[in-house]
Amino acid sequence: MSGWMRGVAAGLAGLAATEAVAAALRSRSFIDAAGQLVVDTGPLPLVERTVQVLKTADKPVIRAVVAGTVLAAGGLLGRVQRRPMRDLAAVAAAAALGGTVSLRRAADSTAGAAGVHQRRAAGLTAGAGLLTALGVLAVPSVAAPAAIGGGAVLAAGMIAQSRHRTRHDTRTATRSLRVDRPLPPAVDGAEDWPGVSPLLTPLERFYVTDVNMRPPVVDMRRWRLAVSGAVAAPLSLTYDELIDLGIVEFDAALVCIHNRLGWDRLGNARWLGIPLRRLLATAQPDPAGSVLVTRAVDGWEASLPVQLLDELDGYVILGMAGRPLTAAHGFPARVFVPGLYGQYTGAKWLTELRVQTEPNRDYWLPRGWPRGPVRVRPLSRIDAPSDHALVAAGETDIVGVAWAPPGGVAAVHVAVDDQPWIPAELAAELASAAWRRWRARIALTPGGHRVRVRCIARDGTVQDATPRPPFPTGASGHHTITVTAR
Ligand SMILES: Nc1nc2c(c(=O)[nH]1)N[C@H]1C(S)=C(S)[C@@H](COP(=O)(O)O)O[C@H]1N2
Ligand SMILES: [Mo]
Repeated sequence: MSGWMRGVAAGLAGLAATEAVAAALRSRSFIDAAGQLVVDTGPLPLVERTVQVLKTADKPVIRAVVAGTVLAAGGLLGRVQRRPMRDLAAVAAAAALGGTVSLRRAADSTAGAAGVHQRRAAGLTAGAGLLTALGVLAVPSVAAPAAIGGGAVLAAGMIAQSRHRTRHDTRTATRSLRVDRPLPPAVDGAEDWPGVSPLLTPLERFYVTDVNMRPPVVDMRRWRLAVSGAVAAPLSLTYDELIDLGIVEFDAALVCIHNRLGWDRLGNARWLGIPLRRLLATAQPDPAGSVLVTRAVDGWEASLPVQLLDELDGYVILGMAGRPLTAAHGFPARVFVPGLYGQYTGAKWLTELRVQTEPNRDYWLPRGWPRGPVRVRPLSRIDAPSDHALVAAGETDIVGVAWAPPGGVAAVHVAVDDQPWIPAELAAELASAAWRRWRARIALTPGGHRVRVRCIARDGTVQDATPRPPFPTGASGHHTITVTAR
């Protein structure tokens, strides 16, 4: 076996040993820890570009890049001649580096207070991996079996991880989420419009966006929601005590600021939550407390002006689609203020609501995003026909969704080529903060055509025609498709 192949085998075996030891110690995955470093420190233009290209496949790609880098480093190391002292020094340095990377986020998190599972022995795991790698390099005959074994261990680890996540998800319901006034079934009259998005986005299709390589696993025996800071009556509530405050059900669209024209980085859901106003009234904020910081179990923070909550309805969310939140969507609790983009709306995996008198250093602030809050721009999307579709000449139906939370959609217009806008038919409004389905019948002559859509919000705002990227205040422009009529 050539030197570089032996090096790649060593890298694979080392990586597998690291992940296996980390799993056994319930410490943090090295691949995820290194990926997290990339997510947290990546410069804004690079992060924006990555999101644009990868849409929501960013995490698996980051993992692949980390693993690929380790294998490439192994390959390079395999090519140089073995020298015991230098190799030992390399192990020590790399183990220290790996251990530091693995410990990084654990150190600045509120793990203890929130009851996040501990991330122990990071250095030990990194060291185990490197020793294995060096062993393979030093003993050429074990390279092939080590590579095969390493690959098998990594694959088994990934399968075990996905199992673990589902187990976590179903274990979550400590008690049923009783609702004061359940909503009637969601219908809007567009049930038989071919190709239109479902009125409520199925959970498995609801986008997931956050800066974590994997959702934090919260220890529910220790989890509390603290309402703290500049309040007269600080609170520390268990999950069941939160439920006892009274849960309301409402429909609303959650929109990521990264949602581009035609994308599906938004979803429409039926949420279960406790009004923030109710929680704050119980804690009695100081009149000078103008900022409400929402903090996640791992230290991620987004803040809201307290005054904004007089105008917008905000909630501590416990459930989606009639069930407790899944781990990916923020179990056990998150903050959601319909009308604000996802990264301004509040933390998933919530552990603290802190009232303060000073502006907060939110996660996005040093990364170049505006302080916010940034409100969702009224926008619309064509669901069908799809871009570049072949359609029959003559009359054709165009369908889609439009959203303008929290005030609602008053009208949707469609235009073919440079013809004037024509009004679309609107399905019934589920809730003003929810999305609204629409349909328009257009007449197409044979040949290629451009079809555009825009929405008018109930407050009169016309969807902004200026093409803008998501950074810094959300994308705008008109979703446009081309179709060929025959
Ligand atoms: N703790 C935490 N909360 C977070 C984020 C995060 O990275 N960490 N991302 C925010 C962003 S950018 C969005 S768009 C929404 C996404 O919520 P979803 O994954 O349930 O769709 O969560 C918000 N809350
Ligand atoms: Mo987002």
